[in-house]
Amino acid sequence: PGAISRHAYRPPAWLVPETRLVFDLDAAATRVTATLHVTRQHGEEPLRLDGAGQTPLAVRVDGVATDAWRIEGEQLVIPLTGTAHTVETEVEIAPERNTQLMGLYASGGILCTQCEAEGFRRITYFPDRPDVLSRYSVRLVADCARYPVLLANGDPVDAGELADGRHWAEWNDPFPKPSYLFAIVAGDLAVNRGSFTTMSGREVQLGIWVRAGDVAKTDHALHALTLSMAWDERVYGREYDLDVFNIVAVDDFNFGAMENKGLNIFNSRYILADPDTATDYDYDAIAAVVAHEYFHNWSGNRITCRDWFQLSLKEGFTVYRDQGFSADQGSAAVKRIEDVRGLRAAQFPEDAGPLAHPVRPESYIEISNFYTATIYNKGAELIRMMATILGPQAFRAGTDLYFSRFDGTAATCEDFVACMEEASGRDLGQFRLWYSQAGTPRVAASLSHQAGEGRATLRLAQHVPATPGQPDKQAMVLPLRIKLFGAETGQPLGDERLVLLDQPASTIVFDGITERPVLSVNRGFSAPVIIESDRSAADLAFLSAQDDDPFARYEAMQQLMLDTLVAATVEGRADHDAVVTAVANTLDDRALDPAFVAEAVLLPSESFIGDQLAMVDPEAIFRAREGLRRALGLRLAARWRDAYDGAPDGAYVYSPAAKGHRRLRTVALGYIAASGADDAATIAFRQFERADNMTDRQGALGTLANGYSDEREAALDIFYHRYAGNALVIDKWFQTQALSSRDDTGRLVAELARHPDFTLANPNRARSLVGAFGANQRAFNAADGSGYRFLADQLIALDRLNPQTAAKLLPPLARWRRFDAGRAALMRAELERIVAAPGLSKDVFEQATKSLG
Ligand code: BAL
Ligand code: ZN
Repeated sequence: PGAISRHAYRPPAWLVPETRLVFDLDAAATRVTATLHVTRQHGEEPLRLDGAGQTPLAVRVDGVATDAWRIEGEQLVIPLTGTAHTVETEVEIAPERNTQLMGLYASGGILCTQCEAEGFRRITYFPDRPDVLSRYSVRLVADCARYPVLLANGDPVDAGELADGRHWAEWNDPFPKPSYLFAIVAGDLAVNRGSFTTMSGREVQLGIWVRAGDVAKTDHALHALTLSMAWDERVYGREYDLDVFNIVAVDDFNFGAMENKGLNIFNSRYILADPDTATDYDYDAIAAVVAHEYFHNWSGNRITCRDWFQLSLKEGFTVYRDQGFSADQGSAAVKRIEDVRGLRAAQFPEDAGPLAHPVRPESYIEISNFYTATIYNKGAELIRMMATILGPQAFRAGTDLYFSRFDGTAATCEDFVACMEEASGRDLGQFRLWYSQAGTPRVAASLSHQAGEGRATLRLAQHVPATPGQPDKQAMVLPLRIKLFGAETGQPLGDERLVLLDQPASTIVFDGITERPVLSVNRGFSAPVIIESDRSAADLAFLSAQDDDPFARYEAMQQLMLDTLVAATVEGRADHDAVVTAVANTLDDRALDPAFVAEAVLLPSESFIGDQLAMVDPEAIFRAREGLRRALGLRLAARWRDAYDGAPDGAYVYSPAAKGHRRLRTVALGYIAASGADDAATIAFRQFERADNMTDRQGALGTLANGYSDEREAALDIFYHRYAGNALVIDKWFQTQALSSRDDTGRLVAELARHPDFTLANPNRARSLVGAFGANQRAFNAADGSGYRFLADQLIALDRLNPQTAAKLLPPLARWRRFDAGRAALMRAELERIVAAPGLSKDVFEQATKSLG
C-alpha cells in the first residue's frame, strides 16, 4: 500500500454544498440513496467519489440515469461537463456483516455508524475528505418494532408511520460538516432526558440513549454533559448551536466515543456508571470523555481539519480543553499528575521508538494508525505550552480569534498558531518546530552555587533525539517553570521564573542567593521533556517534602524512586533508605490531600523504569521494584495500617475527597500485601466482600490477583458470577488477570483467551485481555517468546475482523530494539510472521513494517 504525503494536499476540485440521504434500513441489506449537489471549484476534472466495498446499483446525473461512469481503484468517477450538477447514487450495504465497525454496522441489535476517519465511504459514494463540507438532510426508514428510535445529526424535522409496519424520520443539520461527522442510529433505545439553557437563553433538549435496562446508569454522564456545556461557555465563550444534543451508547466501538454533530456515539464504557459496577476511575473517565466529545462541537465540528495531517488541530486542542474541565472538577494537581503519568506511559515510548511521528505527521499509509498519544496527548501539551508562554488573557484572545475567523471552515495547525501570534503579538516561529519535529527533548539541568558571590548559576542544555526520518534536530522552545528553595530554611529563594530555553544551551544566573539552593525545575510539567539533573537523593527528598508546587513534589519523589529502582535493576541491590524516609514523610504530612498522597507514594511502573534503561531486563526490573515495594511495606508497616484503617467509613459517595480516601486505602492495601503480611489476603478479601462500590471491590481484587492465595480464586469466582452478563464488568475481570504480577500470568492469559466469554469481535474485550497483557512488561516479555507469540496470534486473528483495533495491539512488539538479542529476535520473528499473514490489512502492515524498521 502507498503512503499519502502532507505536501500532496490539493483543494478539492468539486464541492458538495447540499447532501440528501435516504436510508432504507435493515441489518442484512440497507439501501442508501444519496443525492449530491456538486459544484466545480477549479479545473476540468471529472467528479471522483470515494467508496469502499460497494458497487453502484444506479447512477443519475441531473435526474437522468446514466452509465457514463467508471470505477478506478475504489473511486466512482463520473465525467461532468458543467459547473453544477445533481448526482444521485444508490448502493446496498450489509450492516450485520460489518465487523470492522467502520461505516454503518450493528451492535447488539442497534444500527449505528462510525465515520471518522474514512468510514463514510463504506456507506455511500462521496468525496470522503474533511475539507468537503456539506449540509445534510436525512430520511431514515425502518421497521417500527426492531428500530423504534431513529436518530441522525442536527435537529428532528418530522416523523411518521408507514402502512407496512415501518416508520420514518426526517432530520436536518443546518451546519455544513465533513462526512466524517455524519451519524445515524436506529434501535430499541430508552432515553434519559435533560435540558440546558444556553448563555443566550436558548433551551437545548439533551438525551442519552441506551438499552432500556441501562437508563439508571446514565445520570453521571448527563450531569457531566450539562457541566461541560456551562464550562465551555464560561471558559471559552462557546455556546451550543442546535436545539437537541443526543448521545447514544453502544457496546461495540473502536474509539472511546465520537463527536458526530449533535449525535455523539459512545462506547458504552464511557457512559454507563453506577457505584456497583463502575470505579472512580471510570466515573472520571466518563466525565472527561463526555466533555471531550462535547467540546469538539467547536474545536472539531464548527472548525474542522483541512486534511488528516491536521488531526491534532482538533484532538490536541480538545484534549487540552477536557483536561482543563476535569482539573476544575476536583484536584487540579492530581489531574496533572494523572495526565503526565499517561503521557509518559503511552506517548514517551511512542516518541522513542520506530512508530515516532511529529504532532503534524508528514505521511501515512492508514490514517487510523495516527489516532495516537502523540497527536492527542503531546498535541495537548503543545497547546498548554502556548497558553503558558502567552499567559491566560492572550491565550483566550487567541482562541476567540481562532473561533471567529475559522468558524465554518476546515483549518490547519498553522492557522491556530497564527491566531495565537496575532492575538498576543508574540513570535512563535521557532515554537512551530513542536509540530514538525518528533522525539522527546532531553534537558540537562545543573545548578551550582557561588556562595561567596551570593549567586546561583543554572546551566541548561537541550537535545532532541533522532527519530525515524529525522536524524538531525533543531533546538526547540521549551518553557520551563523554575524556582529555587533554600536547603536549610526550606524557604523559596525568590519567585518562580518562566525560562524559555530556545538555544541548544543557556546559562541563567540568580542573584542574592546566600543559602545553598535546591532546584525545582519544569514545575507543573510546563514542557513535555525529560529532565536530566544531577540533584542528589537528599535534595530530591527535600523537594518531595518542601516544594510548594504539588506536581513538583510528586516529580521529586518519582525521580528519587526512579534513581533507586534503576540502581537496583542495574546493580542487583540498592539503598532504599531515602525512598522509605520520603514516603514516610509524605504519609505523615496531615496537610496533604489523600488523593495526592496516594499518587505520590506509588512507584513508577515497570515499563517506565524500562524506558530509563538502554536495555530492558524485565525480570531484573520486576525484582528491583518488588524489592522496593516490600521494603516500603515492611518498614512502614504501621503507617500503611493507619492509612488503611484511617479512611473514613460510610456509604459510597462520588466526591473528590471520598475518591482520595478510597484511592489511598487501596494503595495502602497494596503495600500491606507487598510486605508479605500473613493477613494481607484476609484483609483484601474482607474489603472485596464488604465493599459497597466497584472501586473498593476491584481494588481488592487487583491486590488478590497478584498473589497465590485461596482468597484469590474465591474472589475471582465470586466476581465473575456476580457480574455474569455485564460486559463492562467482565472486561475488568479479564483485565485484572492480564495485569497480574504472578509468575504464571502468561499461561493464565492464554487460557483466558479460550474462555467462553472471550471474543475478539468486541474491541473492549480484546483490549481487556490482549491489550492489557501487552502492557504487562514482565509477563509479555517472557524469555521463551510465548507472550510475543500469543499477541501475534491474537492480532492476526483480529485483523481479519477489525484491522483498526488489531493495529492498536501491535506497539508492544515495536519495542524490540530495547531488549536483549534473544528477545529481540523472537519479537522480530513475530513481526515478520504478522507481515506475511495472508490478506493483511494496510493498518497492520504499516505498523508492523515500520516496527521492523
Ligand atoms: N474523533 C475521534 C474520537 C475523539 O477523539 O473524540
Ligand atoms: Zn477527540
